[in-house]
Amino acid sequence: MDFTIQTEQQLLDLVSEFRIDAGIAGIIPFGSGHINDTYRIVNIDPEGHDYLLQRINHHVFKNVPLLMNNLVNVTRHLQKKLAHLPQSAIEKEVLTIIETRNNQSYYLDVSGNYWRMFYFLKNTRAYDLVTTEQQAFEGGKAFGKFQAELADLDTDLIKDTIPNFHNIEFRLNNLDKAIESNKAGRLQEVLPEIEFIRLRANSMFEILESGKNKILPLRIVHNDTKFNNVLLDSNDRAQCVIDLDTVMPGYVAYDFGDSIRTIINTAEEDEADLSAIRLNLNLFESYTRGYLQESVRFLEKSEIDSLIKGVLLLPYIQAVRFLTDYLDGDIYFKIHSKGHNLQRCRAQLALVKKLEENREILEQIIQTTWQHYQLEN
Ligand code: GN1
Ligand code: MG
Repeated sequence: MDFTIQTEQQLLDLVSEFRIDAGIAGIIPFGSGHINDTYRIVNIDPEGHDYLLQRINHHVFKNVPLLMNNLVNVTRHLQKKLAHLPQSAIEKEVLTIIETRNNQSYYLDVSGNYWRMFYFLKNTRAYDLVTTEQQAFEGGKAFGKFQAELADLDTDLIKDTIPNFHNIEFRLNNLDKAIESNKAGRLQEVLPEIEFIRLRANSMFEILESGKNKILPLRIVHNDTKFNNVLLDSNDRAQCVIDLDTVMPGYVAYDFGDSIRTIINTAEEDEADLSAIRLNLNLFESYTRGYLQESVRFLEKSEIDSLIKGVLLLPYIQAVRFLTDYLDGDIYFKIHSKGHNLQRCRAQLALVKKLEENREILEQIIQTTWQHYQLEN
């Protein structure tokens, strides 16, 4: 990435472009996202708001004004759903966009970087690794509710920020191109991974095909539901869904699968020791319960049946994307060590293997949980 590091003074100047009313005690890099750069702006007044300043990666999100327009529409819609609550509670449960002094939702600096600001949500936590059933259940509730609340948002208002984002055909084509051009000269190292991916390719098209055949409805979904994109409060209760950049039309199975990818795995997304990658079925069951509790009222049976397919597809598609980026020379995802993208790819493929071995039991848990809520409703 050709981004230059910002100096403290540059950051302070940027902050002053936004409508904030705070003395600034400090600006600290924040979070573990692979795409954008995030800073926490600490208020001198501990009672006042802190803020989150973000530089949007415009190499990844090529049309930032369109992206921010989606965000305005999504957050407004969610806020309206909570209109019965006091303002302070709404601010906790939905991201609040802080406008610039020119009433814009983002600021474009002289070097062509795009910046935006939100309230920082104090006393919350994002987990890279889920350890308790309550956390999993609360996460499931949060993403289920998020989809349910967006089910009546006018789809014309939400545009594709990254076209073909979870389109497996597109992702496999990109991998083929990366293999073909072998830009970073790394092809020989990854032949077993390519074989693993190719062996399974045909079985991964089912969601896409059912979507094309109108068996699955196209909905507004989050598209990046890894567990660290839901904030839990200090009692581990769901508080706010974050990282709304990829909220776009898609299939509910994408969101379910992407959450499960990070919940069911006993190890991190990039675990180097593949033997540490095991499935925690209790966490899977808890997430499924939380998710279906909130979503059962709007989901169609075909969507319930697609969930297991999303569980297999999402780690697979991530592996394809990590491998493509490795072959291209690490130009998309931030990496923290040499070979990081390959390590991520291998960890995700190990997870796919475990999921395949347990497919039946996972499917059974989904169906039993669904039937339970069917009876209740
Ligand atoms: C990226 O920004 P972050 O870390 O939440 C990526 C997701 C991947 C994820 C893998 C826009 O998300 O699609 O699932 O990394 N976001 C984009 O950890 O590509
Ligand atoms: Mg994120």
